[in-house]
Amino acid sequence: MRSARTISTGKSSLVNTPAWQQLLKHHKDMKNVHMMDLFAQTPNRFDQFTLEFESILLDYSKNIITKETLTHLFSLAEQQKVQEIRDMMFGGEKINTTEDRAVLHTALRNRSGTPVLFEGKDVMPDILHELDKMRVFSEKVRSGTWQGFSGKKITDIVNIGIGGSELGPKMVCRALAPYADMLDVHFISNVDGALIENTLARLNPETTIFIIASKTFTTQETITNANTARAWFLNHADIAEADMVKHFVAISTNTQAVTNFGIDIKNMFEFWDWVGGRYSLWSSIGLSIVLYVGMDNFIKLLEGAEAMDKHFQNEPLESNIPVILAMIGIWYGNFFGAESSAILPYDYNLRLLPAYLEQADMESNGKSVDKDGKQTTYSTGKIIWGTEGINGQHAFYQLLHQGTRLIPTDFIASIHTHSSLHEHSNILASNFLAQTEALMCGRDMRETRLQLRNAGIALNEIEKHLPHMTFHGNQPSNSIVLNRLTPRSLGSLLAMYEHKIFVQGAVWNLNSYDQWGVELGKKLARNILDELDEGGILYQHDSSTEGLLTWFIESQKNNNV
Ligand code: G6Q
Repeated sequence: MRSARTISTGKSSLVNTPAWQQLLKHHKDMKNVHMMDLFAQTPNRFDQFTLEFESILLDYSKNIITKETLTHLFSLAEQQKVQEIRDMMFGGEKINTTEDRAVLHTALRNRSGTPVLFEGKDVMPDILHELDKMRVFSEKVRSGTWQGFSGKKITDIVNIGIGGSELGPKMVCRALAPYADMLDVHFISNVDGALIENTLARLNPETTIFIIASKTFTTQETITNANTARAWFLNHADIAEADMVKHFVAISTNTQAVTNFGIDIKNMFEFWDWVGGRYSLWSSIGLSIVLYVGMDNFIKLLEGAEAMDKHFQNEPLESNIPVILAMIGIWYGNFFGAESSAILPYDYNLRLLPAYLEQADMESNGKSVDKDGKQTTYSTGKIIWGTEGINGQHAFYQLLHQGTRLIPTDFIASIHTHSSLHEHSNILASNFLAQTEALMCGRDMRETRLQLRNAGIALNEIEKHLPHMTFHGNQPSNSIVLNRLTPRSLGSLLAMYEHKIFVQGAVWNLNSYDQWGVELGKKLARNILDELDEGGILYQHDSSTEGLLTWFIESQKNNNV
């Protein structure tokens, strides 16, 4: 925990509460327990610690937990009023207190026909109206009724947006690639000109639509890229400003800024300030998904998420998947001192899920001041990282198997992949299963010695190699098995993680829905941009930053290559 600078007026008392203290006590009994012993004691442990949700199976038996552990963890959740806060969120209350906003992304996937009230007004008619607008537009583009300025059918969609206005749609488009049929979709987020230059070089302005996706429509990276895209478009021969109407659409909450940019309001898709950026893929921010895989598949995605919402709202804590995942995460983070958690999807199409969850989780719960403005005296959001299996096995799994840190993992796999190559699918599945087994069981000295002996290794060589070839095991993992990655199962999976994040934030008494932490760097960058543009130091900096800035400026002046 950082301590050198005071950042709040008091300290949170969570660690002194009865449920926390009970867990601390229980941890003393559990900290040296090996999961292999837990399995030996309870042969039906798999049945005890698995849950099914539609076509998704969650196996959480490979965790350092007993029934008693879960009882204590659920007491903590109850003590922290997780269910009450959950109902406040679904009920449209302004639980994002620092921004005075409701958190209603769940309304975006409410397909039940029931109203969702925010400040006494039903938000559903507006949501359904936008969905309808997305359907009409996407069907025109996909059918070829909507044509570019020269009468050609649209072939490429470019989503220009960053953070929450990119990571979700991009991850979903890659995940649902097998459902894409007619259009190519590209994503431009980084302000590094290399990205937009490379992308535009492959595109034809006659057949490209740009979606400028920005909740605020003031984000520097997005507006810079949007201006570059507009200039590129208008630079082509025979194109007039009026032709933009066929090629530029906006998704935003800021009508004025969209108009100022030169996008026709007819081409603007709305959403609302009660949709947080990183929770916005379910809104019109999902337009690129709709164009890519069609509206019917987008609706299935929403329905999958809605099904998980209902599960989260209605299941008791003991069988509530997001709650269980969240509380097990807290068990490791706060009691075992785990610093990070890895997301390891054994489905190529889910390869962007770790990057998406990095934002969803770390921007939501990477906070050290609680809702009451008090300094937390406990760890909060874990470092989320990962990559697709099998690739990670050939890269960083060494540290998982034999490193010094406890790193809880989520292994995610699909039984039926979208590949027709059965041999590949089985190799993938076998590695998925073997890794969680190896992480938990490890291999003790006795077994390692036996194996080396059977391999004909000389005795003195065996003893030398032994410590290096022994695995302690006891690395926890959750296995999340989808029958198949479909729009519906993906929707459920993503909503599951959203609610897991919610539960952890509620237990830690955080506001998971603001992100003040990203502001300071942005502000300083604006000043430094002035200095780079002016070619001189204008503001006060520490000596390192000033030295670096001067180095940049001088090197630019000297045109050093
Ligand atoms: C997400 C964050 C952040 C945001 C981007 C883009 O929760 O708020 O990632 O989505 O900064 O913001 P705009 O959509 O306003 O351009």
